[in-house]
Amino acid sequence: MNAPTQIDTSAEDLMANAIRALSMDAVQAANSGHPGAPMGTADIAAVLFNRFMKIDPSADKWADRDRFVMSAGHGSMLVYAINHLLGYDDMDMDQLRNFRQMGYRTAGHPEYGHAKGIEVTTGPLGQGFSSAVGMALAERMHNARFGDELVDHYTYVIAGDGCLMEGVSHEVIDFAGHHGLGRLIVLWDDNQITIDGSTDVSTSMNQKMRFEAAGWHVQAVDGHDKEAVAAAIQVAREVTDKPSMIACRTIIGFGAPNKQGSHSVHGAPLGDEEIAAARKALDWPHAPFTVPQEVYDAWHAVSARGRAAREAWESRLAASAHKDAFQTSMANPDAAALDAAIDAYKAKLSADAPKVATRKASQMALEVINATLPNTAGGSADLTGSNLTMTGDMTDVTASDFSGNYIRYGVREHGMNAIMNGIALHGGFIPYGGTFLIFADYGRGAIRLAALMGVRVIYVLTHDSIGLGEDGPTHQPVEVLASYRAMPNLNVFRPADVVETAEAWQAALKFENTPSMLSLSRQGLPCLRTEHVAENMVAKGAYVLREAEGGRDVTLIGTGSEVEIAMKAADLLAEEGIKAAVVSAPCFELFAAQDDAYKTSVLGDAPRVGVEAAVEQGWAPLLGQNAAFVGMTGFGASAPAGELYKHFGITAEAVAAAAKELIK
Ligand SMILES: Cc1ncc(C[n+]2csc(CCOP(=O)(O)OP(=O)(O)O)c2C)c(N)n1
Ligand SMILES: [Mg+2]
Repeated sequence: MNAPTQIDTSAEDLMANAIRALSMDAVQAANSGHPGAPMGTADIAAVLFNRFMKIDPSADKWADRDRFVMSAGHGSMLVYAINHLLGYDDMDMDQLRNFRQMGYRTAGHPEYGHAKGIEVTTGPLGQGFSSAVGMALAERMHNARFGDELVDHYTYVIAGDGCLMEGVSHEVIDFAGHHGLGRLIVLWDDNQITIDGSTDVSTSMNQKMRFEAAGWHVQAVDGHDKEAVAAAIQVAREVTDKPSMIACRTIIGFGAPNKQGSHSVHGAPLGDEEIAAARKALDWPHAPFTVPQEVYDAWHAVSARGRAAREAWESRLAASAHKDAFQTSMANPDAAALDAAIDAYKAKLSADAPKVATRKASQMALEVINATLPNTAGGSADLTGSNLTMTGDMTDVTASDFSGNYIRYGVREHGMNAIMNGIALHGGFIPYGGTFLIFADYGRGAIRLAALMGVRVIYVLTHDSIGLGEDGPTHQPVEVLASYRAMPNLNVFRPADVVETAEAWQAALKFENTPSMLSLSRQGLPCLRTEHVAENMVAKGAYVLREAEGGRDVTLIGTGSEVEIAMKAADLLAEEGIKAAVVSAPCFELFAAQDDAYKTSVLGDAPRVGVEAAVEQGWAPLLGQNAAFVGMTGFGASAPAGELYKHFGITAEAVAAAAKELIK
């Protein structure tokens, strides 16, 4: 923790004005974008980086760097300008000149993975802030394992009015306060402006009291008074048992003399005339996309300080007794160990053939996984006993002890998913979290960002159909699977039995750049995979579970709890001399990725019947032309599960009848 005293602050006005100039010029060149937020927060950013941030642009993934999250992602030019000025090697001036253009890293909103130094994709308001809570949580959890010597960093957030209005902010403010995340410092860009105009038109919230009520340390400063901002950040850093919020009163578009303070600077170019006036007002005579060397020098000093800190950290790591364990925690899980453990476990399952709900099967798989991989971080949105996400060896993560590995997310699905994004992005842990499948949509915004960013987060979603029974249609998903299968870069697994559930976990854990959903039954399901194979069949997406002797008359395709129904239907058809193969299709996305020869070998050329207790949408690639579908066409109902399956006609008899209709 460097004391800010030795730092040269004389160039901070210039450092801030460089951000302003680059932002207004880039937005003007693109003829689109948001100059207001970067110009308004430039002073805060200059102080934060110049006096506090610990980052090394030459080692952008250094584990113990401070995290900076521009949660008001429309202000992306702030991030690009800073990263250019700091000297990130992938952010040359050409990138800024081509802001928002095809093929450049400077996307409209900061995209994780597009350029170095972007810690999280932001733009959907509230997400960056919420993921930052996950980063700050992961920092404390990692610190509890490896100590201050190796893990000792802050997470800084700039959040706008919009981030604080979004509902997810309520969830994570409460969570962060409860968990006493003292390394989290949120700088609120309190400019009293959103797109529609003054915040007066839509909110009278006392944000400071809201944060205080949730247990935060709160300060308020003039966001253009650099000494005041610095003093507040210093105090916030010293408060170690509470997260901090600093309300920074700012003027949106600061420096544009005729437009600042108004919503007109939020999301439109300033125009040549106003830009010329701003250059005068800011005393920034330099041509567009030109920065004097002395300003670069000031920013590069930040990078040099970070580099020295990183080198010192490298030396500590090299000498640390925890070195191997630390590196293991940051690396991909040990695939060989995972495979060996799952293989032995599957062999036993196939021999014992237990009939269990796949949610229970998930817990059984987790017992094996959590005993094998040291860095899973489990949790549930207050449904631990239903989602079965906790295993015997797990202990709670609490404000007084972060050494546990089970997170009580509370009834906060959106917050949970966003926090899990932050944990995954921070590194050190593989997060998984549970709720009912129907409530996945409460957290959809964060799921979509996990998929877009390509992070390993695993959603444990139980009670996945009318099979949950009496809780009724409010709790019975029918459209949910289809809607997530439609989401790019998300694997939706719906395992049919205890063995497939183990394979689904094994596959999900290996996808470093793809989040996974496990859709799991409440009700017991027989073990269908009674012959052990070491190969992960679920990872193929779909496979032949039972072949028809002597050629197929029909292929029955099911997922999850309905594979059992397909198997029974095949028996019924066999009684009538009709040869039916049964295909289990636990993951449509992974099947779509197989080669044509494999797909053809699984699907065959006989007519097909699909069965799933959900809507048909999304089944077309599996079903082809000559096919029928047995499933749901509307919402469910409240009754015992067995009755519901009969009522909605999702039965072996119905599947057999559909098959006969196709082949007659
Ligand atoms: C979830 C979400 N809803 C709506 C938007 C569209 N949007 C972008 S910026 C903005 C207003 C944000 O106001 P504020 O955070 O105060 O930013 P400022 O205008 O001060 O820059 C809105 C509604 C969005 N990006 N994300
Ligand atoms: Mg605002």
